[in-house]
Amino acid sequence: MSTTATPNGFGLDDSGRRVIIDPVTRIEGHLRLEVNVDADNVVRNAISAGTMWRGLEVILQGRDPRDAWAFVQRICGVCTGTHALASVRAVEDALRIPIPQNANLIRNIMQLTLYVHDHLVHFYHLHALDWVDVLSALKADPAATSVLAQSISSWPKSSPGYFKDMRDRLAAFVGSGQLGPFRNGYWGHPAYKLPPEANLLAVAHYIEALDFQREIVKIHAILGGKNPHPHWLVGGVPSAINVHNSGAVGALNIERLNMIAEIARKARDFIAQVYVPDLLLIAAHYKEWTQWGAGLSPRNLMSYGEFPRLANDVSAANFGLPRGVILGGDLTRLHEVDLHDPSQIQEFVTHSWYKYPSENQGLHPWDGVTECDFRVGAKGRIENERLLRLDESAKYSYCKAPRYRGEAVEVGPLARLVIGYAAGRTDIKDLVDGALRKLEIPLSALFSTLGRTAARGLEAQWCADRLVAAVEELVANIRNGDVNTANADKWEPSTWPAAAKGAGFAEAPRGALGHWIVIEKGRIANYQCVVPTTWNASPRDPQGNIGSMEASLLGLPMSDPARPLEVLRVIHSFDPCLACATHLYGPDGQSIARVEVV
Ligand code: NFE
Ligand code: MG
Repeated sequence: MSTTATPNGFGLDDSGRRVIIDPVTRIEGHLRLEVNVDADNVVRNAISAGTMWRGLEVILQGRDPRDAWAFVQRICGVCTGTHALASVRAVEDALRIPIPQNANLIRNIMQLTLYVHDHLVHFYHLHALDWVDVLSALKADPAATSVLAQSISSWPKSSPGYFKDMRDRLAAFVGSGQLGPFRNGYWGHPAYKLPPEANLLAVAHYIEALDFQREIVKIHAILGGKNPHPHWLVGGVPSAINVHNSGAVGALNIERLNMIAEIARKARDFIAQVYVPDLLLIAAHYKEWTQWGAGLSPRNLMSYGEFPRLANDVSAANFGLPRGVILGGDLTRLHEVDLHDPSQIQEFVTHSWYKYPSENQGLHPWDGVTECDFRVGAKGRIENERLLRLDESAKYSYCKAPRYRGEAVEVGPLARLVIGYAAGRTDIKDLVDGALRKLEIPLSALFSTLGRTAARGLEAQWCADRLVAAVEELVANIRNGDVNTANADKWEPSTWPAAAKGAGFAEAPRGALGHWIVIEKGRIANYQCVVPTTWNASPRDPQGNIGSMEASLLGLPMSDPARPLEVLRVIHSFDPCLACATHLYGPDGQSIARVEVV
């Protein structure tokens, strides 16, 4: 085989068989993967393509900046609220609007709740079935499952009777021929390694987690009115506090605060006693997965930082999860990241279905353009509006290619924990080192499919602990007499400058999220979102450098390319969300642009 080397050092070979997976399921949004496999079924070329157009940036033009959050959070219902957070921060940055400390605490509680919910749903409902063979669970011995469960956790639902009921329910489900959520799995695939009892335990917790995820989002409903898509506010949060009148409609009172505290404690217990023990149990059976899915090499990782302790302070020390960039795997040096610096973050569209004024020149998001340009290259094929093959030498994705100082970077829980580790945060170091010790794997093994999945679970634990603490802090602040939740000083557009620019950062569950806004005469003149999955699912840039999801697939051995379970494991470990990364189909899924093959 003839291999071409990319500038970032990956050998790509486009001969061999082309395997196409479209759509990838158990993700949010629409992702297409094309990989070439050699005669030994090892992946030698990888293409990740966002196949939707969103265009919310276009819808926002000319609107009131104070309304932007309500539009942009509709980008996605999974990382719900996080786009709204980035949006209100962008407007506050542009107009120099400080927020009260209660608003900072409530925003942190909203975001911590989101992380716990989102990571939990990802592990059990989007990723677990890549590792757990549901049909094998039918062969489990309930008594042995009970012994296994009690050996790893003190979670009370662990009796032989409980697991027998669970197995019987599953058997009835399977016997009915309607597998429901378990349909179309690759059951019996040789890559499944768990004993039947571990499979039954995981299936039981899949069901329990479905119930629990409904519980935790009540925090969003109390503080933000509903979930998904809770309410936000430029200048603070829309949650009025009234501890003296428990009958005040909609106000945050002692009873509501107690309820939030109670749910937070339950979340901490569920993560500590169910999610993390299950994660470690499953990981121990799949340690060979520390060899695959490493992603970018050398490692480039980025985090914008999240969970500011004090309001209106973006200094490194103020973030619970620190801000920074690691380049070339050098953990001894954290580079700064500044969303205002036009030379740091740019997006490229050479291989994306967008048109820029100059095809190979990157644009900082303040100057970003969202103009559709759908066409496939000479090797691409479309028949009857069905995309049969992409041409990666041409345009091939609705994801743009974002770069930090020209480099592709990985974002997400793995990046955040490694950056926290490199920054010397002892809470993060203890958490990571403890898990590495239990799994008997080195720090370097984190750069893998298994490491990425483990990092998400550990981060969920960190967040659940912080959630309990953040609620206590809020109660203490209120007890001290501070009931302010919003700053209305600059509410009137007449108080704004004629022109202003801002950048709003957030760490979304899947990684670094930035919103850039340009305000002119009180209206939005330009708005751009660069989201976590755009970083991870990035297509090639003008130099031919590939992104982290594409890189993570190279060298991956598959046992049966027609049942690409291994590819799903690698890709699901990023928890991709193409809805965030890109855009929307027309109502019937028809293509919205006229397609010509050139
Ligand atoms: Ni739709 Fe999102 C997150 C954002 S994208 S899920 O987390 O922002 O990758
Ligand atoms: Mg964008």
